[in-house]
Amino acid sequence: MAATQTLIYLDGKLVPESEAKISVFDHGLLYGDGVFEGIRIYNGRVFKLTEHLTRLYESARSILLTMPLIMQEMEQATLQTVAANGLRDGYIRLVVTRGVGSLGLNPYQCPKASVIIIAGTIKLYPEKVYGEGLTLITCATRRPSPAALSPQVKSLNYLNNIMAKIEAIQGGAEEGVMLNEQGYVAECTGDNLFIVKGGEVFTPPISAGALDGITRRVAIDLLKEMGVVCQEASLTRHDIFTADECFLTGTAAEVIAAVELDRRSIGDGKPGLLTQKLVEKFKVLANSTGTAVTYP
Ligand code: PXG
Repeated sequence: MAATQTLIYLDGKLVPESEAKISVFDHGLLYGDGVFEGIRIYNGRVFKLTEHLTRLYESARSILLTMPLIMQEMEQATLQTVAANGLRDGYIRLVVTRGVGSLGLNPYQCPKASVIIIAGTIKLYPEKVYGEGLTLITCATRRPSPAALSPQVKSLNYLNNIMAKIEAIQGGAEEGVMLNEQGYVAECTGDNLFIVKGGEVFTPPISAGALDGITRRVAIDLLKEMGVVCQEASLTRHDIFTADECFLTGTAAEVIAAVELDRRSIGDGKPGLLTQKLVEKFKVLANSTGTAVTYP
């Protein structure tokens, strides 16, 4: 018997994976014109769903993309897709493309945006890295300036991050640190970066070119609960080299220690105590909060 296929939400219908197809004239494909979100499901609940939907709609508004659904409908479609696939733990990729148009950049030639919701799983880094911490290199590829494209728009054009990811992999590291045009640390290819020094925590401000990460916000709140001061500060590679601990946050990565930058150990080269405490607190929160899915 054939394996059960994942059901994909595509423009109002749940269709089997093999039938979930879009046009070659979709501007999402032709130009990377569209927006997306990556969202986690923990223990039968969608984590920070409202926050992700709000960011999706803000990304769309920023690129003048008219959403074909209102936010409540998008929420229902997302929950319906998770339920239909019976996923209690997993990962949702919400994609809105500019839709089908003519050849040529003009988005006004695309009458209707397309909505794709995939509910599946994601594994960003090998399991051993979650215990031992991951290695970083500094990428030569810079984050574009907000004047080129706002880092706040989670657009379908991720080539900048992909080029940086290639550098990291070719350099033998798990993840790449991306600097902004001024040489300050912005973020990693799909994660925000934090350092711990002298018991305090520092992370680059959004204005350095970092995405306003939802996991970043969660980490800042959890640190506050732990009585730890977390400040936004301009960071350079020097600050990471001389930090006691370093960790990354992201929906796909969750909270994960980074123990090496450019072949130099960070702190003692092992996941730090504060990072480990934060990882535990994150797991508790992620597994006990979120929008409940009603399964058939
Ligand atoms: N920076 C960038 C550039 C991102 O794309 C984050 C930071 C972390 O943000 P959140 O809100 O997730 O805490 C992201 C998010 C993937 C993948 O497939 C990447 C992200 C999200 C989901 C999946 O690698 N990036």
